[in-house]
Amino acid sequence: MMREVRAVFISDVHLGTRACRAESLLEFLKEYDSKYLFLVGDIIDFWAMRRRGVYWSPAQNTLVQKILRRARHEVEVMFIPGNHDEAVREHVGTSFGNIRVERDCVHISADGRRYLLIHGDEFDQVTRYHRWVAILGDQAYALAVNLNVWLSLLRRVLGVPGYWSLAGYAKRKVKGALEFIFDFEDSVLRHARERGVDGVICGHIHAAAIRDAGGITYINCGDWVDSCTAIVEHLDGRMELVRWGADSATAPTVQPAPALRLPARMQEEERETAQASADIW
Ligand SMILES: [Mn+2]
Repeated sequence: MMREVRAVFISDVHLGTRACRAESLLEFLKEYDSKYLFLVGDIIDFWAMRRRGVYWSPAQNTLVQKILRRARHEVEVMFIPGNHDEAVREHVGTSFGNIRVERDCVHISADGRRYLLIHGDEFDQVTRYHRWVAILGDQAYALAVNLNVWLSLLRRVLGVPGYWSLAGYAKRKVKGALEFIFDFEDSVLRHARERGVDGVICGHIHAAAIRDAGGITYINCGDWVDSCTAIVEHLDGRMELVRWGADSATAPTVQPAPALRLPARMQEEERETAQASADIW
């Protein structure tokens, strides 16, 4: 039985990676029928595919076909590229397969509220750093390791005790993740206020949310690599955060096909991949 909603907002699907939860997203889309479907960035992970190779499962294939079919029929589908699919940003203003590509847009809900739709990476300093790493790839890592060796040598020569580790520094930075999320939300909200909208709908940080912040609604679609979350707009304009599989009524029923089960080593790799993409946003 399908649930009729006005709009569905999803982001951070990361197609092309092992971490992508395409089966769960398929189940979710099977249950929710909408007039609008908004793809709020990082739908296809070109970054990961470049660095770690392409992982494209039958479920991911089906997912793309389902979305294209909806776009061909009565559903208005809009794609706002993120940083992992920023190559698509070159095509802003055009459409492919009836899917409109925009850098951002304003969606007016059924209750007349104006929501700014953005992916959100432009408000995250960390991504800018990671983008640089992604472009230089392994070379940058090698450079960092070498730099680390030189730095420790320099410190020893200068008589500074201890081994200063670049990796350790990065790890300590991750501990500030909560602070990072608050900073991100604040910058996004500041931008929304400047644009004079009633709310903002974004993605990028893989942390789904709906909350009111001084009259402006902050909404984050979450992700489909870890939390399996989406935002739906009901027919009356009410926004709801759906955590797929969180309650038994929407528990995932489809298990990965036996043919797709991976040997233990591969599973380990898969976990690492999942972790890596969670780190990178
Ligand atoms: Mn992103």
